Amino acid sequence: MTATCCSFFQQTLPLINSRLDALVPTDSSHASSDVVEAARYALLGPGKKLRPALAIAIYTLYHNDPSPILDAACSLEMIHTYSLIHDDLPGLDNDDMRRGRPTVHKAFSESTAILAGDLLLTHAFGTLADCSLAPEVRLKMTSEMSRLSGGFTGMIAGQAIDLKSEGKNISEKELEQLHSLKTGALLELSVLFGILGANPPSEDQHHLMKFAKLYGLLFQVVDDIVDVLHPLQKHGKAISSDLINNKSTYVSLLGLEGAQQKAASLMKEAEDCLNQLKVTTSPLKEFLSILKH
Ligand code: GRG
Repeated sequence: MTATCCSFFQQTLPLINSRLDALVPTDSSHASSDVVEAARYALLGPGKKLRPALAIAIYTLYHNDPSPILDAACSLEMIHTYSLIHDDLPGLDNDDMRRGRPTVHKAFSESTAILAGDLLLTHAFGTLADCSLAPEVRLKMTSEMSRLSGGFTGMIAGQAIDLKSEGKNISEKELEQLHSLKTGALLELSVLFGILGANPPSEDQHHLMKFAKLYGLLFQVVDDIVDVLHPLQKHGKAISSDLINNKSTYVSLLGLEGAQQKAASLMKEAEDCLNQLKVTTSPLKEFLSILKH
């Protein structure tokens, strides 16, 4: 998956990257400077920045200037990056490479990687609390961030189910529940941030939330397909990491062709959903283009 093809991304990525750089500045005078460097290594690395871009894309369907939503959008990337740093650790997936570079615990140390993840997680909430949106909007976003990235009904709950499911045969319904939490919840949160910031008409809110759910699922189905078809591009390894880790995936459950058919049908549903919005949807269509592998 690459996000450099499209005009919305071309315009928005520099904005996100420069704000992230400012929000997590290098400061060699702090005792924690190595942890800050490790956090910056992960945060400013070559990730697609899909989640902040999604929040900004939705906000700018209804408002011209993205600045009011920018810090809240960046807080989403902090949560996402923390989850990747921790997920790569020896106690979880034990991955050596991410985004074509050594993972944070390989480039620094395991203890530094744990703290860099912790730094980004806590700083995400601080960044959100300090942003310039109206207090009631920030409060609602904070509550939703805790809910959808957390361990009861969010990303961590999805990760916990994933760990329990390793080596087991699970049904398609169970796989969908796992991914709707592990991967989908943060994408849903990103759409929700755009909605909470922009306050679109309620009919549009309904279509956008439906789009969020479809997009989260489609993202995972495509990720499973890419894991099999292009493992080298994804992990820097010539073999599927899901296969190595004995994980149930859409490809293992439905076969490659079945997974590709599911991706095509989710893509169609997501496009139909966007076509019902009252505003131009070209930025959001770029998010779908990224998933056309
Ligand atoms: C809190 C330890 C912990 C884990 C939470 C989200 C998660 C669970 C772990 C992250 C690892 C993982 C394989 C998540 C599945 C979703 C996924 C494919 C994430 C990668 O997202 P991209 O493609 O990444 O947006 P980039 O590199 O572009 O930022």
